[in-house]
Amino acid sequence: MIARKKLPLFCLFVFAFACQKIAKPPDIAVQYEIAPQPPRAGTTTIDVRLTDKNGVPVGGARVDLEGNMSHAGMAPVNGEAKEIETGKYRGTLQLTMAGDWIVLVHIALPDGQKLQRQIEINGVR
Ligand SMILES: [Cu+2]
Repeated sequence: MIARKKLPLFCLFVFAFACQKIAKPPDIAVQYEIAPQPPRAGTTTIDVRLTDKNGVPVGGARVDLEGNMSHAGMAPVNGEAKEIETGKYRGTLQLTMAGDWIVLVHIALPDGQKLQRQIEINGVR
């Protein structure tokens, strides 16, 4: 109980004085494939490949997709990318409108580390 109460203070201290170490992203390469090409409104398939610094596929992650348009006033579209082979995750998003989209890829690695990448899908027709 006492330890739990002290935790926020400790986090604040670490964040303030060592945030570069804490915030250093894991050494993971993230590659994408988007279909169809060229992109058009409707169901869009997004494949995400994760590899570690040695090029080994990273399985067992959770990958969530969040699509937003570049202009304000639209609800985001969401989808989960499922692992279809080790380190390869496939999800679909309904791109509900032509224009420029930004897809946020939220990745939770098996060890609990999180990272985020951004994919721009411009000129959806
Ligand atoms: Cu829009």
